[in-house]
Order: sequence, then structure tokens, then C-alpha cells
Amino acid sequence: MKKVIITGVTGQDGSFMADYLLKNTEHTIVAGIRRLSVKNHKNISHLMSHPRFRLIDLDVADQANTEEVISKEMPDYFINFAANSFVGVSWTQPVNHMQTNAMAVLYQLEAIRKHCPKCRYYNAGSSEEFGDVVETPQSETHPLRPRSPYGVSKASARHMVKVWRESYKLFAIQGWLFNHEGTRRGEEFVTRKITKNVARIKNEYVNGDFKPLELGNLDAKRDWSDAQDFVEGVWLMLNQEEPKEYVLSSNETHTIREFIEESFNFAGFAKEQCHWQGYGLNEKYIHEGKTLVQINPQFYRPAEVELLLGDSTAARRDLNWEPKVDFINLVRKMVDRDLLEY
Ligand code: F7E
Repeated sequence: MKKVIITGVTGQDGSFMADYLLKNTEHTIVAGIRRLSVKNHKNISHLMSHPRFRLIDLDVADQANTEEVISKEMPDYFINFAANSFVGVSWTQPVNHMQTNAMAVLYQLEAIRKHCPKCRYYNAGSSEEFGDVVETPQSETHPLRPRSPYGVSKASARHMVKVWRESYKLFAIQGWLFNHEGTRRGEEFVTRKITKNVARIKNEYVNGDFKPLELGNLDAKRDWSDAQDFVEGVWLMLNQEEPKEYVLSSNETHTIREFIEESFNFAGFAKEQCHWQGYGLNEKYIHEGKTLVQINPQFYRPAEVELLLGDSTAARRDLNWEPKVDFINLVRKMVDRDLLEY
């Protein structure tokens, strides 16, 4: 029986990883949690009484705390999902993003190097590191060209992981995960914002009085998958013989506009009965004369990653991994849950 420290366990990826490992392995999960006066344990409440799951205080931005936890726990695996993961806010909190997403990785690598160099380490990397892409699709060989402070923080963490792996022979890796979503996705990310608002509008529509969903750039293209498929890919990556990094992606790309159309469609606003009207800031999505979606320029970003399309051929071949949920079933799953919970 081995010990796995997971950070960011109250978030989408950390909680799905804990579920996956408790179900598929005999390992003990030590969940590093940042102390908050108001707890955010919704995604892990079902795990609290599990005999192989326990919480510890761990603030990844605190070097002393990180070293103390790693030296005391001596984990076999350390999976770092703690991050400031919202790209949109990284322009207003760039220092915080560098501290949480990059410096924290340095603290972890140093503590592992000093106290438990046999520990297998994973840091959450991102397709945002590719930024303004020069090749499509993007595979492991695509250059790092970040477009946001968030992208910079993840790219710098990647360089550190590589240098620590090569200098100290650590099993330290950082996969490139394209967008991954699901029913535990934070409500500020575009997919969940859409499915939550579709559920709200569906319920309010009957009274005829509802506020339209407000969004920014509808033309950005993303490669979306199910987060539950990705935690399996991360675990496979961590258990190879040699430490090698892979892209995880669906290998399909869709616009925000398509996500909107499919979401409303599942909620009963048939695509054939809706239409787009106007251009730019005046563009609207209309159903029977009523505006379902409109643009609010506040949701545009100072610099946008316009197109992401992954090529996960290598992971599919070497790790025998492939995503089980495709785009349309991901949308359906998220809309169904939000309609049920509204
Ligand atoms: O934006 C556009 C926005 O915030 C997707 C994170 O998990 O994946 C995620 O980063 C797109 C962008 O995710 C709104 O401009 C339009 O083009 O859902 P998002 P993201 O920035 O792609 C990567 C792989 C990560 O690593 C990140 O941690 O949607 N968009 N209107 C909007 N986005 C938001 N959030 N809100 C809008 O109203």
C-alpha cells in the first residue's frame, strides 16, 4: 500500500483523482488542503469517512509548510493539482499566479529532492502553455508561446520540472492537459457558466422574464474533454517506467458558439428554432424573439488563445489511454446535471 499526496483536492481534478485512486488502487490518499475559514469541501464530502482518505493542512505557496509536509509524510507519489487555474483573472493577479503555479512547484521539487527523491511527482501542465499556436494540431513538440500570465506561470513550472528531472534524476513530469470539464467544474469557466445559465434560463423562461447569459469571445476554439478521463491519463503517465510527458486531448476542436448551441438544444431550445443575429458586440442568440445569449465586453481577455486542438497520438499509443466521453456527451452530461440541480 502506497501513499499519494494530492493537492487541490477540493477542486475538479483533485477530487476526481482521489475518487479514481480510491476506486482503482489500494493506496492511501493524503489530501493537502489550504486552511479557509469557510470550507469548500463540496467535491470531497463523500470521501470524508473513507478509511484510506485523510486531510492535512498544506498551503502550496508556503515553502516551510511544503517542506514540513513532504519530509514528514514521505509520499510515494505527489500530484500537484493546486493552482490558480482561471486564465481570465491572471492579468489582474499575475504575482499570485506565479507564486501559486510556479514558485510552489519549485518548493515541492526541492523538498522532494532533499527528503524523498524516489517520490513520483506530477504537476498539472496546460495547453495554455502553447498560446498563440504556430502548428495545428499541437503535440508534445509544439513550442511554448504563452499568451497570459497564467500560461507563463505554467510554462515556467514546466522548465523547472524538466531541469529537476534531468539534474537530479527525479521522476518528475508535467503533462499538457487540454481543456477538461465536468459536473464539478468551477462556475467561472465558460462551459460550466453556459450549462448553469442554460438551466437557469430554462426554468425562468416560462415566466418570460429572464436575464440573458452574457459572454465574451464566442469564436475561440477549444479542445474539450471529460476531466474524469484525464485523471486516468495522469495516473498512467505517473506509472510508466521512464518519466515521459504527454499531451492529453480529445483531438477535436469546437467553438464557444457550438457549446452554446448544443447546451440550449439539450435543454429543449432546439437549434433549428434558434438563430444568431448581429455582429461583434451586438451579436445575440435568439429563440422565438427572446435573447438567450448576448455579448458583454467585460468577458473579453486582453490577449486571447484563439485556437487549441490537441494531438494525443503519443499518449494513446504509449499509455494505451483514450478519452471515453466525446464533446456531445460531455455537453449532455453537464446540462443534464445542472438541469437536475437547478
Ligand atoms: O475559457 C472564452 C475565453 O475560462 C475558454 C483552464 O482550465 O483550460 C482552461 O482555460 C474560452 C476562452 O478556459 C467567456 O475567452 C468567452 O477563449 O473556460 P475558460 P481556458 O481559458 O481555456 C486550460 C487548459 C487551463 O489550463 C486553464 O486552467 O472561452 N470565453 N466568454 C469565456 N470564458 C469565460 N471563462 N467566461 C466567459 O464569459
